[in-house]
Amino acid sequence: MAKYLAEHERKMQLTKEEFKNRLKRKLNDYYEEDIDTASTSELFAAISAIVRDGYAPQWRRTRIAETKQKEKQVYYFSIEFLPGTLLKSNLLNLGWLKTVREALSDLGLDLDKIAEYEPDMALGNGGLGRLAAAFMDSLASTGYTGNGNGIRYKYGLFKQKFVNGYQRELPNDWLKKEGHWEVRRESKSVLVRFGGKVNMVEDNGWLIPQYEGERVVRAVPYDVAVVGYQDGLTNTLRLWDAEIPPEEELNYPTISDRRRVEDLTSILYPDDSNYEGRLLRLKQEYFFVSAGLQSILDYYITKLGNKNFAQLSDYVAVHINDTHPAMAIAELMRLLVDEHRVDWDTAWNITQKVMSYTNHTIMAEAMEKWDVNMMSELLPRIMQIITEIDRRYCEGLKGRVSDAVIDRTRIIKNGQVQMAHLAIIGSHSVNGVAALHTQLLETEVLKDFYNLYPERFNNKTNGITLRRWLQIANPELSDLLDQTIGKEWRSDSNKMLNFEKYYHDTKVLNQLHEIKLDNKKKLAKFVKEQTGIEIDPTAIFDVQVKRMHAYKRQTLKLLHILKLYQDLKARIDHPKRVIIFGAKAAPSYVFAKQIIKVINETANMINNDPDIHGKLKVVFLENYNVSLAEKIIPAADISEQISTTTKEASGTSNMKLMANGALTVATMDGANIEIKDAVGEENIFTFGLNKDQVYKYYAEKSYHPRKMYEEDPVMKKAVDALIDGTVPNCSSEGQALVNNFLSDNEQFLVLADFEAYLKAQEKVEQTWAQKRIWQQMSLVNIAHSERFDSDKTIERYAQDIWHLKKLKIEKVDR
Ligand code: GPU
Repeated sequence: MAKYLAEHERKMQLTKEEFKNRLKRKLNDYYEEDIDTASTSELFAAISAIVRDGYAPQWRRTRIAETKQKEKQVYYFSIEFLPGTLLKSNLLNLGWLKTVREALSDLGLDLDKIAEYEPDMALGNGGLGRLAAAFMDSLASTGYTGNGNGIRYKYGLFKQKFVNGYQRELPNDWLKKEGHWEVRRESKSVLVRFGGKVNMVEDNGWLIPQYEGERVVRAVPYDVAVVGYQDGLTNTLRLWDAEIPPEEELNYPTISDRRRVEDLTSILYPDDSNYEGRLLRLKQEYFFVSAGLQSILDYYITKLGNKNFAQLSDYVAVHINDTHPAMAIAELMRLLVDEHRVDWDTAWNITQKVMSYTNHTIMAEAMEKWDVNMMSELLPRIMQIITEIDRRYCEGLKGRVSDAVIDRTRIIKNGQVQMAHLAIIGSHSVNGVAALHTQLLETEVLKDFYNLYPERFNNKTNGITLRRWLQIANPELSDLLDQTIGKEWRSDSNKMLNFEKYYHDTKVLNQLHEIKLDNKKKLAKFVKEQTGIEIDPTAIFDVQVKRMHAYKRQTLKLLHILKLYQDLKARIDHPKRVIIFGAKAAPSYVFAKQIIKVINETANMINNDPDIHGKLKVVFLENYNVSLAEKIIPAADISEQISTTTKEASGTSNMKLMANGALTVATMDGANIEIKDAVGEENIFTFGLNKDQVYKYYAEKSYHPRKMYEEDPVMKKAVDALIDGTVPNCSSEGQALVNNFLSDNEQFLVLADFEAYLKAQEKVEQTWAQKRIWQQMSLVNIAHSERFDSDKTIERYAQDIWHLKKLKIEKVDR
């Protein structure tokens, strides 16, 4: 161990010269190239190999410490992980970023250019997947051993292209490129079974299942290192791939047989909140849940040397990230009862103590339900176990609560398995992702469960990786923080509050302005290259980046754009503004795709109208992903967070944008409320219906948008632009939007918030004219973003839900 530690220390202390030598060696060994002849892909592969060598010793050391100290570990089960690119964040977390950047620069090379080669690891759709990645980073960075458990999709989230303003989806073949971070761990493979028949037979007084005609798939893990921020700790994100078991080759004779197995892990479902009940999805869910739990129990038995499962929850916490992994509850029961012969009651007790669940939405269509017949066919034993859990649940409550409550909360209803109910009944903790969201779970969506098990419910407001969104995405702002408040904020985000002391410091306020302008110039250059559109860096950069969804109301922004356009045409002046969108629509989500088409046509019309004199520009950037976010967010002046109140569980782009000094225009939804609490009412632009007003519309069915439209000429004119020929080339899509706006059944109440939204935007314009006040507001937002550091969120999960202790790793001196 001593020799190994010495080696570790040596590797950690990287000087520029040492890095240059290693780079030369790698290029020579791998490609027989010199630094000046190597291609970008070769440079990337060589540098990433140096980085892998850099964290390898601490990865190993973490594993050794884990098995030695036997501290409890959490396994974060998530069907999505969205880390983005890893080169710069691994460099940052190793403490090497500056050295490597400078060494490359000495050699006439640009780290940022080389880093661009790396494809995004886009194994997620949006907020939910990004949160899972943030939590991985934060667990490692706060000193906990935590593991991710997910799927190694061959194709990540689709690549978005616009053709004639329409979204087109292309496959995202991210594994094709060089310089992978993953390590295949074939020796850790496990088998997962699907289909067939199950008969229960007696064996020594124990009923055990005998399977007949089932299909066996081999789950092979690929491990990705999760490097902690300069703390010597490296955790593991384990992603499972499906293969044919070598001993089963004969059962898969044809190419199409083989393909069926490969297909299991080939695509990420590109829907972020509205899933069709598809068989493949159910297979994916069971596949990674079963594989993950089997490897946890293997570790428990072999590495920890424990066969007493009653203590499992002292060593293992399994977190269910939304309901997609909720089958973990039934699968752990199956493994304990069938494979390890633990009696049902003990197994159930263990399972509840091990499992915890996060809910990420109150939208009914995102609440997963599986057809009982489908589940019985694909997973006969799991269906039996869920049936038994349900039976015991109902029996246990009979006579204690009304039949109506039992009926509403049971797992199996109307031939469907309610996954959220399974998740709640089988866990000790249920949390929402922002204060309002948790409150709505308790009082509306899950109120029966809250009445039954109030102690299980708790809130954990989401967070973001400030390291990525400040230190990596915005180095200039990070330097300003260093110069003013000192460098400690980089490892202790509480220190960011000290930035408020510069509220009256003209020099710092001017520097903030310069940094923003610089970031806007960089984005303007990128926009020009990508789209050919010229944008003026001195204009207001007004940003809405998130999935395209009716409830997020990109349509409200669209109506605002049309109103500004009509004003400018009528010579009513406004400050110069550039509206920037980034958003993917689920391929099957027709309405979201119609919105994209209409925004693109509107952009085209406005950007090419000479009457506007460039006072208004609309830019819809293709293929929004983590890498693109890193370019857009540092350049934003305005952050659009305008979902219908009650619908956005939390939101996280709101946090990233505030950290970069954008001012938020917000409904009082999700975490926007907590942002307002943090910065104060005077440092945010709030507007719109509150939750009671929204629920009143629903309860009384009193929403009549056509009346609003008829009575408000400004609204009417903006809406009509979509159908009166003003916006060209999208008459059917424009009509679809208008039909939606004017329907009494329009759940997202777009027109109800229109007037208030315009008022908020007028206030934005007035504030923009007062440059000093704007910079002061921006400064307050940056300072208070510390509240949304995911390191803090993870500390709360670790303490309140998972009950983890920190691993002791000697701090590495750099
Ligand atoms: N969210 Br459910 C997703 O991104 N995908 C989903 O399938 C579901 C929720 C989002 C919420 O919409 C967003 O408000 C939240 O900030 C995020 O999860 C992380 O909790």
